Amino acid sequence: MSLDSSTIERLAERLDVCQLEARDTLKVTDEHPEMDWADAYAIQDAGRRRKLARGLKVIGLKAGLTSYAKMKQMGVDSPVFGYLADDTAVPDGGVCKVSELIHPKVEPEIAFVTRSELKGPGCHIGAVLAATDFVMPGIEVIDSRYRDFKFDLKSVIADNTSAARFVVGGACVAPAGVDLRTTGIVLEKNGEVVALGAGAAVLGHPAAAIAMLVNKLAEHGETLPAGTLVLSGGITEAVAVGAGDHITLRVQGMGSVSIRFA
Ligand code: OOG
Ligand code: MG
Repeated sequence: MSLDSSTIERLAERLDVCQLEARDTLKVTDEHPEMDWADAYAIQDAGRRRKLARGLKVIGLKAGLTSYAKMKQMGVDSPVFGYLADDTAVPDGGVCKVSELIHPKVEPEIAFVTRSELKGPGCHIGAVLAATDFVMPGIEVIDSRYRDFKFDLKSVIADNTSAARFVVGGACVAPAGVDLRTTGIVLEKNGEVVALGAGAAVLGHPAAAIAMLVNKLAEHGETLPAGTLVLSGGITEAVAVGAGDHITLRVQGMGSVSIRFA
């Protein structure tokens, strides 16, 4: 760690306020180029504590930048991890107000819900699939708090990996019944296909993103509790959305999920 605790609190507060007021800000690394990975996750944790203090709950976790398409789009080279607060959940078919966001984009993802605890280090796809209760389609709405949606890895980690809204729905499918590598996905915006892909785009297998998250948690002595919802990361590039847009994600064998922007 290179930042002191008051700096970490101040940066977390700034990002939190930007999220609440739908305003953008400069990257935290612009002000603190010396900050390290521990600082980045410490800012994310401080932001999480601020939300918990306001009475919010953490209802899931997320992996991001887990596909080559996403890494290339954002100019970074490794996955990141964040959390999902309960005020970011949108019901299937529900409405997301763009006035509450800065520059939202949507991502097609596969969501996992676990039924037993997962522990690292050494967590692998097999352990993840054995511990998974079901998988289902999920659309994540990301909204970087950074100007022009431009960031580096440390900055995006501090900003809770751009988490803004998410919706899960469709059909819950047991992982034993599907090959998530070849599971096809179609993302539609206002009835037109805007992105296509297959699960293997995420680290070769979406469960690998969950394993990576579990191994990351182990570095802090934490585990992934039973019953946790985890978004495994965008399969394709993220797609910009605005008021009036209607987004549907169709996942092979898992039905569809949708969200409207107003
Ligand atoms: C960072 C978050 C990426 C994903 O699924 O890849 C993410 C960003 O691109 O703003 O959630
Ligand atoms: Mg995502």
